[in-house]
Amino acid sequence: MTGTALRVDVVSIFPEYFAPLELSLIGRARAAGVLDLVVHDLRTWTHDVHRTVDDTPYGGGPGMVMRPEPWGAALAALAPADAPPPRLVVPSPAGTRFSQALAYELAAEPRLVFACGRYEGIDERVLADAALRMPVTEVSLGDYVLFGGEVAVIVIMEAVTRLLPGVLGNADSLAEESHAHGLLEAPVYTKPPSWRGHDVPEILRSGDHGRIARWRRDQALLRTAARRPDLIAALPPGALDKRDLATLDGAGFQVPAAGMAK
Ligand code: JQB
Repeated sequence: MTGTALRVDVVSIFPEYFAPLELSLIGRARAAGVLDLVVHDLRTWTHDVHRTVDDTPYGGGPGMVMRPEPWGAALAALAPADAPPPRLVVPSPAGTRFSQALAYELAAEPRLVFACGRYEGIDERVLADAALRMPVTEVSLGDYVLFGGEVAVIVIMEAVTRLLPGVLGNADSLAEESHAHGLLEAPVYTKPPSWRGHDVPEILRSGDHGRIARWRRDQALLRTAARRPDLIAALPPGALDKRDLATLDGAGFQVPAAGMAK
């Protein structure tokens, strides 16, 4: 493994959940030495005969809570005090929303530790104590409830891995993709030129790269305005030029002042 590889440790009571990370691009990144990923069983850090990781919640209520002691021992092992601390990422329905911007941040770190909770979550003191020694980021995939953090870690690692240098093999595909420029992408087509009576837009077959680029920009703007008006509203000042505004205005979309060029 090279010195530039992103080192990732994942702690879970279901380490077998992470078998998919051997496949496809993530597997390739690992084989290429840009990603060094190790999955750990939280029960490694239990000491009782039943390898207990949960207990009843203080204050009552349904379900169980993950005990702090195994997590404390796991983080002591994976973030020793004599080494630069990793960034601890904890999936939680109470976290801030995962985004492409956070994926870029995580891809730029040297070391990540993911803590996968189950049941009703991890005793809050684990996060409070970890935060004394390392940056802690609680992250949510979205406003729906999962059984635990494992699937979230797979999603996050897929988003992060494709940003690692050398994984995609084409810097352009990163720069042009959805969310990189704050807009959805234009529709894409391949052969054949006509299929079941649906034709590929003539302009894409014209060879006029200037008009194609403009058409794709217009399609991106119109799709985003129709499907994700929140993304249009969140564009940084100056993201839309006069031509963009004319495209949106021509289709009847109101543009908030934020995205407008001066
Ligand atoms: C336990 C999780 C998610 C981690 C993300 C997302 O914590 C809970 N609280 C209430 C009900 C159920 C749970 C279950 N649970 C650990 C854990 C859920 C993550 C999670 C998540 N990331 N939804 N749910 N977007």
